Amino acid sequence: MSEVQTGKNVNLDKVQERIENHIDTISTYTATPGRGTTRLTYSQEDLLARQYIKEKMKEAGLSVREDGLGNIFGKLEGSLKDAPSVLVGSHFDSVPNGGAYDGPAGVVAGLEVAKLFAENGLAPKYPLEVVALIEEEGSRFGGGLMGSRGMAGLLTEEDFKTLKDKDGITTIEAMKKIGLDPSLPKARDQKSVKAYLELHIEQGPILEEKNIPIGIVEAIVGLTQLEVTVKGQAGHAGTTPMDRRSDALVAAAGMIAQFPELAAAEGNGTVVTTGRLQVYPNGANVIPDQTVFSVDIRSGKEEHVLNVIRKVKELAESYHDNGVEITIEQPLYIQPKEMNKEIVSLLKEKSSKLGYPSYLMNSGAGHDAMVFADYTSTGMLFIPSKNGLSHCPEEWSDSRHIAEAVQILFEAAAELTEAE
Ligand code: HGY
Ligand code: MN
Ligand code: MN
Repeated sequence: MSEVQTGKNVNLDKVQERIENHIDTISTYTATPGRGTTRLTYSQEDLLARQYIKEKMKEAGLSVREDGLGNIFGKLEGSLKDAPSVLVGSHFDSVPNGGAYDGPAGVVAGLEVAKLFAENGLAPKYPLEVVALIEEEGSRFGGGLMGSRGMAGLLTEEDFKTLKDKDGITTIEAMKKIGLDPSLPKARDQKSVKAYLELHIEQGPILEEKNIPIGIVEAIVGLTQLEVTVKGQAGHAGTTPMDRRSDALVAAAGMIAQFPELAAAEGNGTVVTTGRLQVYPNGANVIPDQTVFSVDIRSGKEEHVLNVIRKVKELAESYHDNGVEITIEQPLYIQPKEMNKEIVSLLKEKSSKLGYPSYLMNSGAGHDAMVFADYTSTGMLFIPSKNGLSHCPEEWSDSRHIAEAVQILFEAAAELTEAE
């Protein structure tokens, strides 16, 4: 593979300035201005961000297309006919009231890598593609990692069509509403992709504490999401004696209150979180007859995730005698994933060549890279998160760190695409 010495012609101040403009602009595409980023998939905010990303892709000289899920691709053709592409990007949806960097930092990094190819007149042998993925968070349609799972062929047409948001709007209806074409292909032939590189904020405290600007991800924890539905009996809050109730919320609260202890007993960094709870009919003087809550389970080892799933099911069984009926769905189950060792060493080599200290680490957050790990040669870079905060309006990362990561990705992509 030809060594491409490209690190010298990068004006980091200019790159940093463009990055700040990109992040600031994309952060305005939110349904909750002043209260963090809320950009749900196929929403009006998605459409505004999509239009911006496509415009920047075109400005960088890329040919732009969207697939049958709404993933956006900006391609710089290579000289080798029908050669597989090197993808650089991340997702551009958000959690409710999240931050401005989770996802967009990686999409913007991809845009900047392409810009640097253009500024340096680099002609790749293997195509370079900037990718902006949809529904990584699962905030609108549940599950998550939808853009990458769809590309990797892990999401059937049937599954996709039946997905609905909390208002009963289907994926297809929502796509059409913003002018996307769900009939376009979703799965992408694995042979058309050579590698996937993603920059992401760490979303934890390690890099900041170690004062190291670059994290190189070796593995991503296993991630499971359960959806628990508790069915009881609605009733009058005043006239129903306490021993005559099948209260769906009391049962849910009893289960959820035991999760911290359950995670601690499992140990090994296992974490269990209930982030979403819906109560029906949600009236102050009505005994709830139904609750639906999420259980997010993560651990470095699959056996701990499986143990926790089993214990949650046993806990549900123990509530059946209180006259409630509990069912558990599993919209997402992904085993822990290792990054490609060659890509890890390439990123490490490029970081040290550029003089950036780096730290090999695991990711406690899930990412599209964990889906692509089984699909192509995949690698991830992290940059520090201020106070380790993420998934909240306080989320912040230094645009200088993003610029440095862009430089590493630029060198790595130049080598992987054999650009000259
Ligand atoms: O939940 C996660 O780990 C990621 O932010 N979707
Ligand atoms: Mn996230
Ligand atoms: Mn993310």
